[in-house]
Amino acid sequence: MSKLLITGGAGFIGSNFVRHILKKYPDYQVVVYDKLTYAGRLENLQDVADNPRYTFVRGDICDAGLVDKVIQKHRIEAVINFAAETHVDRSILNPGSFIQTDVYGTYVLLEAVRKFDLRRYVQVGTDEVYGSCPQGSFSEADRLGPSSPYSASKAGADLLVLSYFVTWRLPVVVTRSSNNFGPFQYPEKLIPLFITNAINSQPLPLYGDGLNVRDWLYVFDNCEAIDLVLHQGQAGEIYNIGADQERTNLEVTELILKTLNRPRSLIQFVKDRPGHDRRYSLDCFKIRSLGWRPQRKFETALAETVQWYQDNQDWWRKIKSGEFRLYYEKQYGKTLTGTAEVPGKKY
Ligand code: NAD
Ligand code: TDX
Repeated sequence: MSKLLITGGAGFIGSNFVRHILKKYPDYQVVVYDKLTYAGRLENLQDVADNPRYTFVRGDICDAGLVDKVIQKHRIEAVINFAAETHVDRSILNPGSFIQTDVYGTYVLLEAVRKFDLRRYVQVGTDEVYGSCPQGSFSEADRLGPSSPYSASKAGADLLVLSYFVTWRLPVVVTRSSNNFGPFQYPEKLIPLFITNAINSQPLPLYGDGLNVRDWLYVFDNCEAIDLVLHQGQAGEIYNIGADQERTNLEVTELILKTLNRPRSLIQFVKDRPGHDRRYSLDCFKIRSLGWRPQRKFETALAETVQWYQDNQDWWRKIKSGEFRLYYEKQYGKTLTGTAEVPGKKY
């Protein structure tokens, strides 16, 4: 199994996974298939662009004809699906593309895996499908209770994937990871948004009381877990991937400010996200039984991540300058129309 199709490989986790695979397996060929939405960027893969074992194809996972062609042309043996619309706030503003890509796109890939009798399909999923966890931790057997159009579409995709195992014994596995952070994460998600705003001395918009809890997983640890599941996961199984590093958003925010030596007065409590899950928590016994452990401590990994955003300002400044619309909607709760710029804001 040395020819991999990595869908969504130009995004945050996917691009880190591509680097991980090319480095760890010197005989593997990687084809990245990505639509290059606002979140997918070729710059994320610039350092591997000249690697003869890497090919990039621009395409939509909903385009069955192109998916089939690429699988045949490159003699693909396994698919790892990272492609998705991923930002909860965007799913609240505009759910349609989430249902299209996250559910229908997954169906298209599954049909291709079935048609060409591929050896493995990995669905990269999320802890958000379980919904909020008031106490204890969710195991893979717990019922799903998604709260947002994003998590509902991811839950739908997971169920579809598992149904292909039950019906056709397709060699599928599903991972469900907690919140990732690290290099190349688009600066709309909490950690990169707050690091880049803090570097710019701009306000950090904390939703509600700031006491929602997430379990933070360094992206490199997730890449190792996905690699393990790709090679050793059991078909038809789900694997939770968490780091056991639960922090409130306020704790994360304070640590970012402290690391960057910025004042606490930059914190701005804003209107809560509708349907905002209070806490996520995963029981990771299964993936740990395969021998995986997260290797990086949150505080050290966050410091490394802050350093990465300080060292790679060209990467995110370009993105942020085109993102003032979403910023405006977030800050002012209304849609920006026409070509007006946000007065007095350099974003
Ligand atoms: P991302 O938004 O950074 O990247 C998504 C990638 O998918 C982009 O490159 C985008 O261009 C591509 N894409 C979107 N629609 C596509 C389509 N129709 N066809 C082809 N490509 C398309 O996302 P990420 O944070 O790297 O997340 C990757 C996967 O991991 C997603 O499936 C997400 O649900 C899951 N996940 C993410 C996290 C997290 O904390 N970031 C946690 C758990 C699970
Ligand atoms: O501006 C913000 N202010 C704020 O308080 C943003 C962007 C977020 N938050 C809060 C909301 C959440 O409690 O921070 C927490 C994390 O928010 P996000 O970074 O948007 O992540 P989350 O909603 O938890 O979802 C993420 O983790 C699971 C990813 O976006 C998903 O793709 C993944 O599946």
